[in-house]
Amino acid sequence: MQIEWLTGALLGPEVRRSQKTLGDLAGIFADRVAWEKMPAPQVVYRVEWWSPSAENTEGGLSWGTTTIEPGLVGSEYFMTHGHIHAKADRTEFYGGIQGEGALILMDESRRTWTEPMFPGSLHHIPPRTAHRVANTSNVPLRFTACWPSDAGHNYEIVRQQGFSSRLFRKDGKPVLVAAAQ
Ligand code: S6P
Ligand code: ZN
Repeated sequence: MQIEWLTGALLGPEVRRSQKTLGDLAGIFADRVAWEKMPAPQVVYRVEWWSPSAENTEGGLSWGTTTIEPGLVGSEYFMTHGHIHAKADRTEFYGGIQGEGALILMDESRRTWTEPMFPGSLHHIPPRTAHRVANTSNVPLRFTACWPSDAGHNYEIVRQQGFSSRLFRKDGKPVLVAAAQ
């Protein structure tokens, strides 16, 4: 296995890859009318990762790099779907590589806050904390992540309840706004 540190790109036969398009992210962005006018096949982000231990292996680790394209749905920045770990006490590291953005975190009481992401930023995602990343720059945002093999991903809770705040561009700058209930 190899990593290209300047981009986070992973190289090797064991690398797995996935992507999410606007069509895959139905219901995730606030402005449904704007989302419907955009091309469903447009890629919002790609993930490449290496899981040397099988999923669910206690004590194992996975490593991945996510690339989020620049863009907006209405005035909401392109972002990842977001999830909370199925084993909710499992934590994770994120590290900014390229571009600028925000890590959006929400605790169990639905308090949401952000941490700025930039090349060299390092983030610890605490237990029981939902997480997603928004690209607030004009270039692809790339970040690396390391998480326990048995963390699991609960996407359902984000699809059903969303985050309590969303990141919009206002006057050219990111602003966290309480989501409409
Ligand atoms: C896995 C880690 C990342 C995300 C990726 C995409 O625990 O947090 O690799 O999977 O950034 O986000 P999402 O919300 O679609 O999984
Ligand atoms: Zn995670």
